[in-house]
Amino acid sequence: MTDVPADRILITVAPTGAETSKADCPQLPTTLAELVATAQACEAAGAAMIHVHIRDAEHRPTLDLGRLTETVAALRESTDLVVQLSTGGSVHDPLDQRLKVLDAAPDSCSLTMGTTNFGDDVFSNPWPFVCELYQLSQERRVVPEFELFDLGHVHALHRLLDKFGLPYGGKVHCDLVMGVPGGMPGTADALVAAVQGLPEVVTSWSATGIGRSTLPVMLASLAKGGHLRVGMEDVLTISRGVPVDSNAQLVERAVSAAAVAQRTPASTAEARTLLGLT
Ligand code: KMH
Ligand code: ZN
Repeated sequence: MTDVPADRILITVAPTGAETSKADCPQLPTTLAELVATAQACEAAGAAMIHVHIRDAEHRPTLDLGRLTETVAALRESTDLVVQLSTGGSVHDPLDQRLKVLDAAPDSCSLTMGTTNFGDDVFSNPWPFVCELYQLSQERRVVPEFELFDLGHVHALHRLLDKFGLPYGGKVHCDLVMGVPGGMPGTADALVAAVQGLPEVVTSWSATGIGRSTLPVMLASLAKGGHLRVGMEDVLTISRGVPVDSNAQLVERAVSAAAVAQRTPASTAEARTLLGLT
């Protein structure tokens, strides 16, 4: 297995999320055809991984296993992207359904390291659930991406890895999700604090800032040598008051910002190496 050059940047696109309605944002990819077209455009623009939430026929968030399985197959057929399914779902999804997401056999799954206030809601991730999901990912050979919404989640990641060892594939990849009302703020200071606290076995990390924290977090991540997640799950404007046209537009902006930092988008093959998927 060849090493990935140090200047490579993994760009993950999170195109849909579970929070925005199609009615409020018609350009949000909510059907399978829209998701596939978005994935292809984002891959062409420089993304190497896709973080997937799906919707039902009425464009509502769903964890329907048949739809998830069909989505994984369609993305694999039409792109070479690393396919990561969200196990976070929406704040309303029950824990048992969130565990079943792994039955759709994605390459990767998100795994949030603790409960957090999420605007007016609670995003529930009790410790026994985190442990069960992690052990399931090891059994099913799915590479987890540890989602860190708060500094406490960084500490919880130490606990989890100490207790259960390394993930499938032997690499440890984290994503800092910053600026959620209830989580850590989307600031350079918070990013540095979180990165400094990461376990030594972490091999790569990315960051994303929600809403108005998108640009500060992107720039802080580049300054600190991290990777990037972008997409309409996290932000719906490209500049103040101007709606995003498409997810590819956000990927293109990330590629341009990375170029200023002398970083080159990782290919999908390099992303697989980075994540322990080869
Ligand atoms: N939709 C949020 C409640 C994940 O995908 O794992 C949770 C979320 C995290 O988006
Ligand atoms: Zn998500």
